[in-house]
Amino acid sequence: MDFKYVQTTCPYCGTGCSFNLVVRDGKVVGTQPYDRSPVNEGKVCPKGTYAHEFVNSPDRLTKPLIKKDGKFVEATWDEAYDLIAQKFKSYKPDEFAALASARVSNEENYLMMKFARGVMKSRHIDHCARLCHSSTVAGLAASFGSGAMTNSILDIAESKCVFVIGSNTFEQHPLIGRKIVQAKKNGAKVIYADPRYTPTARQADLYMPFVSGSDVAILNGLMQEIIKNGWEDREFIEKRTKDFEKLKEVVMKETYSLENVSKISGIPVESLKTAAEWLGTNKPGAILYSMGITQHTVGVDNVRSVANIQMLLGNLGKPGAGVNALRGQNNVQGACDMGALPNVFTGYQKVIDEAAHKKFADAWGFPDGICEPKLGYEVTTMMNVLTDNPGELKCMYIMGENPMISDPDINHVREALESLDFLVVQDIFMTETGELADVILPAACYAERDGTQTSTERRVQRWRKAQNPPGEAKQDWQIICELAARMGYAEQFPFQSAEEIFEEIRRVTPSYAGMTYERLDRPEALHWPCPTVEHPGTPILHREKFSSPDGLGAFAPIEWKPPAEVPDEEYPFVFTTGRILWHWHTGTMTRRSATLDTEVPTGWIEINTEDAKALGIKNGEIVRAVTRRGSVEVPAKVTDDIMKGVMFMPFHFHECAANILTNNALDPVAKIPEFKACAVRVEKITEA
Ligand SMILES: Nc1nc2c(c(=O)[nH]1)N[C@H]1C(S)=C(S)[C@@H](COP(=O)(O)OP(=O)(O)OC[C@H]3O[C@@H](n4cnc5c(=O)[nH]c(N)nc54)[C@H](O)[C@@H]3O)O[C@H]1N2
Ligand SMILES: Nc1nc2c(c(=O)[nH]1)N[C@H]1C(S)=C(S)[C@@H](COP(=O)(O)OP(=O)(O)OC[C@H]3O[C@@H](n4cnc5c(=O)[nH]c(N)nc54)[C@H](O)[C@@H]3O)O[C@H]1N2
Ligand code: SF4
Ligand SMILES: [Mo]
Repeated sequence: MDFKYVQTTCPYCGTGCSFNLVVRDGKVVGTQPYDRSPVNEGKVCPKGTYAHEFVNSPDRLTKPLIKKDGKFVEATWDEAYDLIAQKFKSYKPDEFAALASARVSNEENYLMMKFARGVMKSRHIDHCARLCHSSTVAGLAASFGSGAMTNSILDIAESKCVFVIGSNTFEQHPLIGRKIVQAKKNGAKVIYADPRYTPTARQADLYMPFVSGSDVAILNGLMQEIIKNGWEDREFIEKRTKDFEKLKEVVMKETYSLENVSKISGIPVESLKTAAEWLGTNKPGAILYSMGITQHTVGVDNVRSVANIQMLLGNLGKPGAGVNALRGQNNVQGACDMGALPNVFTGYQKVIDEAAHKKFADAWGFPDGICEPKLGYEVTTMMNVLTDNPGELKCMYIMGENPMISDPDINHVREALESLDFLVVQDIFMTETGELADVILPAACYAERDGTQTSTERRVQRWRKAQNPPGEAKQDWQIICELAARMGYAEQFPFQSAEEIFEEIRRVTPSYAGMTYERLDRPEALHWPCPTVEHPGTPILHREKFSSPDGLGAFAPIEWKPPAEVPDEEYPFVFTTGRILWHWHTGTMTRRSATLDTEVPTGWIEINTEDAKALGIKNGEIVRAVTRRGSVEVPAKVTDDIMKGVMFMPFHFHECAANILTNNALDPVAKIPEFKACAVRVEKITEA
């Protein structure tokens, strides 16, 4: 019997834990702790523990599939490539759009970006970061000059006050949750604001439930109270920031008195007072946030408000402080770093910047040039263009995304994708999106590849191949290279290994330039920016100055605005959505993991006990949830753990898909949809 351990990085969340895959006779059969990673020190959450279970699922895609007369038939790679190449060549550049993937490696995202812009010469490439932290990328870039998490996971333990708002850290980033516990043991105060009493709330010293969509009002109110008590950091404000007076003008308004904020948010005045005092008098303090802040039509405003309060308190550029935007998917940070976005090349070099455009055109050497130096469409815009402007986009190549469950307003997404002339989906499983494709390409999963991924704290870590892919499945980078060669661009895609691709990435990306596979092999790996091979990497950003051109942090005066859709007589409740510990997004992997799926086999809608009583709804009863977009039948979970007037659904379950209900209203800057607040009604289902 052949037996080995292969150290790798978790394929689920952006925390970036390491573990060993246990390989017996060439097959992955289990996971075991890898103690040397400083991130998780050998601990993992349930998803990490069972991350081997889906790998050899009998449902894995093993052969290319081509749709003929409405049915998928198995094909050879040659047949699939020939068909795709012939079709792809028939479209004009901007009739093509690509979705890259936060699930795959940096190398693979880089190649997808190069394929879209270089082979297809299209401006349109994006990925699920749009649905996730696009408001962070835009908001923090405007405040600090860089859109990434400012501090490291480890230094959260050094914080004296941890303020968690819009992040259910203990379910969604459990091993970051562990750092909050360590901070608490060191004497830190923990404040938690969330419409639901989640497992994260159980760890808090102060819990503030509130109505979804009131974040700016809450943060402005806290800032007013901090300023009134003189708890702001005057030296930091003076030396490191600008526009403080503009901020003050807004937050000192009567609208943001604690009494008013209490009316808007539902948080008692006393709680707000305590929160302001703890924030003002326990330093350094760290803010942790995630989707509760970003997924709003005011997502960028929310993010800038978080940046405002941390600059006000002087909580930046030092250990135990920071604006810690917890990135979600294992490699969403990396997919953004690699330029799988419609406005930037790698390392956030702008496509509309002539020098950057020329740099990439020259480095890649496509004899017939690359895409125009113009902004492309975001995922959410692509879907709107498909339905509203038929014929403008004709063809899509989707790698490792499942918008038919994860995008807002699924009925709209279906109409959009069905209107395509040609759709290629590259995945490890058949998905709801794959069902609509013309060609399916079977990909290798994380356990079957080498490559790098970048976690939320900008730590670039290795994946290591533990087994061969099933059947004829191939690594995503190989598929892209072979397809590019079939289209006449073998010379631009000569890569024989992930490391060769990484070497090209280093050459064109200053923040990754000092990283090599050898350097990344150390358990602690490296944080970007890492400009030279001597550079130790950068766990904490903005130490001496901000990354903005003038080096200053910019305060932004932000007024509170309600969500795009608010409750009325017909739809009287606020509807919000999110995740649970045991499942991952569209469920393709966790629902094929026996242990996780047994733990939580289907979805539900959370309804406050008093609301349920008024509606005559019992716990466990199947109800119909209805919004202006559609309706789903779903079991009711009657609970005191959710704010009265608010209802919550996890979005993992295709049989009761929350995104049939959600609103496709977008933040005007980030184009992120308002997953966290719309209006809903719930009906009893009467027997026919
Ligand atoms: N188990 C598991 N872990 C995951 C994922 C997963 O699918 N499963 N996905 C990963 C990904 S990609 C991401 S982006 C992260 C997301 O991580 P989180 O953002 O922590 O997860 P969510 O459940 O989307 O939302 C967080 C909280 O926002 C609250 N909320 C709702 N409305 C509002 C509001 O208006 N304001 C505020 N402040 N809060 C509100 C919800 O009640 C919820 O508890 O998780 C990552 N980790
Ligand atoms: N209502 C609501 N909707 C939301 C959210 C919310 O909070 N509420 N959150 C949004 C957020 S933050 C996110 S990040 C998105 C996530 O949305 P998606 O990215 O669409 O969700 P995933 O299920 O992670 O889909 C990834 C796909 O990649 C495939 N895959 C996994 N590994 C590989 C691989 O190695 N190669 C290839 N080719 N494919 C692979 C999986 O099988 C799966 O089909 O959902 C968004 N949707
Ligand atoms: S916390 Fe995230 S990275 Fe760590 S084991 Fe759990 S899912 Fe994986
Ligand atoms: Mo996400």
